[in-house]
Amino acid sequence: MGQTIHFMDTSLIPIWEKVQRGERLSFDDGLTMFRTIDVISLGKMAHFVQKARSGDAVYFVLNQKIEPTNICVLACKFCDFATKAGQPDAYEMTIHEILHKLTPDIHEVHITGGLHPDWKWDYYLEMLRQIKQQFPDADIKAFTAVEIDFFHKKFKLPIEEVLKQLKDAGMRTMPGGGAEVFSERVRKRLFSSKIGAKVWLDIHRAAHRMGIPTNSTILYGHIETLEERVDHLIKLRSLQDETRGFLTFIPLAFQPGDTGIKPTHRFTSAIDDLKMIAVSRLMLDNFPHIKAYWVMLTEEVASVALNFGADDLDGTVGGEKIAHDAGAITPMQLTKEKIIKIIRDAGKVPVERDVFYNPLNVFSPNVIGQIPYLNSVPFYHHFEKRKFKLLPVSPRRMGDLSRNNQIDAGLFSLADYLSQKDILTPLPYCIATRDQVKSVMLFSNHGWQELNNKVIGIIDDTATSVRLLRVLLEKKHGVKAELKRLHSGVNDYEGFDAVLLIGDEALRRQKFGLEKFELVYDLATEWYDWQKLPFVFAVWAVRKALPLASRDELASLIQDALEKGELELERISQMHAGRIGLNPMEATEYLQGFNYRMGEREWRAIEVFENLLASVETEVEQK
Ligand code: V47
Repeated sequence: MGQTIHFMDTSLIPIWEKVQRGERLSFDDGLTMFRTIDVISLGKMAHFVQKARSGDAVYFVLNQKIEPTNICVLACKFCDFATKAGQPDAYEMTIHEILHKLTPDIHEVHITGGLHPDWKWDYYLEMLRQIKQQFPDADIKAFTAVEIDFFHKKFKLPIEEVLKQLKDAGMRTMPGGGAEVFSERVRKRLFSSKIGAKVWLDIHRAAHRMGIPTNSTILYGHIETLEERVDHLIKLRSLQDETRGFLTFIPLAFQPGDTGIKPTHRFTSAIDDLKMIAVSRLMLDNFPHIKAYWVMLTEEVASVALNFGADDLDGTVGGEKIAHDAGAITPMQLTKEKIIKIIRDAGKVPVERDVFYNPLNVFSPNVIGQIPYLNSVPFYHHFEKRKFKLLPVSPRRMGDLSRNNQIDAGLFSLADYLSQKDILTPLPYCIATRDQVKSVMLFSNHGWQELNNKVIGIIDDTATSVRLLRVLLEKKHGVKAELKRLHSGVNDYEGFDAVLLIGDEALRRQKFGLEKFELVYDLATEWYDWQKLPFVFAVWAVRKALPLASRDELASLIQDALEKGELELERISQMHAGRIGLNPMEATEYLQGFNYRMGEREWRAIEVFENLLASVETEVEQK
């Protein structure tokens, strides 16, 4: 991961030092970056963070935009889309017309539109219900905070109730629109009757608390100042510290069209667009993804953005009107093939995703799955990739990808390795604990014995820990509980007697606690006290179909990386500690608790676990 940047603008050097140490950037750092003319160095810094976050992956989704009406009670100066009833261009879609626009291959339906003065609440709910019913593979990303606030006022329902009813009707995430710029000065001049920063942030906070992940945006390139841009980023970063509910950030380049705003230039410049992407990636250190929205950036700028910090190209985006009504010069839709080509030409791995960024299809050979948790960093930090490409993916999804022949190797969750032994060969490396793990934790309101017949929420990411929990419950403690999977993304723990968390989220909660749950159990400790053996959570394995030379090459790359990684545990820990909310010493101690090499005791532990597993139920009900 070592990288040298030859800075033309030396004021970026202290910022680069912070980035390498994993330190948070300040308001002034943000301004320095926006003001620099050394765009190449800025891009390299952002690309460094992008690679640490997303490996070689660039995501896209097969999606369709639905803008059910352009009739809107507001009249924001920057918007060329909205109109009033009776105008020649006004339109209203029926549910039948909406359904007609969708096809079964679509994985995301993005719904947002005008604030209609007359539509009934039930119309919106019915729209979602029917989409979900007829297109079960399509996840619904619907309604900006502006629309949620409008529903709240018009239908006299509390915000939480609006969100709950939409969620029950099928809404899975919320888009990031309506944020514009979190500045009262700009709001008063451009969208004075629209919600401001506080209401926008409060609505997203409420959504996150209810287990609805959301996106976020900034509308830039009009009358906002650089200070206002940085302030906007910092406000989003603070909310993300609190909730972890944002999936992505999308800079929206202003399209002037016939709007009432006349910037000095017709469109934002490519340099400004690339700076916006790069600064966002660097400032938003707690955001998983940054989106290059090609519709507003152009395909050309979006392509370059994939090496300037952006790891998401949005999607095929059929049916977009907001940007095109404002004069966007981009095509109305991109084909899947075109998107794959753009991503490949940028040297990245095209990954088709769902609305939560779970990978569905990977369009590249020699892809290695990377567990995106701190405990696996010693394997990947110094990994010299050569022909291999890295795809960060949760343990459970890695197993799914391997089952569908989408990846060639990875650090597999033990359960997936065991169920795919016919197609996978193990390498002598693993993630094994000694007597505790700290990142596979059961948060509970009851002791083990009292968990009989209780309901336990299971984080979506896990393949092995959920089985370990089942073995502990049934074989060690003789109790049976009902296990229910939580959705991907932020979680809502309402209604559970206990929850199982893994990875960095568990580590963070182990330190800070989880509201409403008083007892905390470390599953590796439970296992060790019972079996006096380590627990092997993950095993490096390679597809048997891979040529022998590639397998050997990979084994030696892993060995080299691990040797270097183990020598530098302290430095590596420091880089990642802040992101998780640990101090560097806590992170180092955590990593020191693992054993990364398979030995006799590790194989023995696997055998004991496999035998116990044979006699317990492994299916988990979907929530
Ligand atoms: O909120 C309006 C913006 C937004 C113009 O969440 C304009 O994945 C540029 O939020 N020029 C809606 N922008 C679009 C949006 C979005 C887009 C893609 C993906 C996601 C996501 C969200 O469009 C509005 C407003 O900020 N907008 N007029 C204009 N003239």
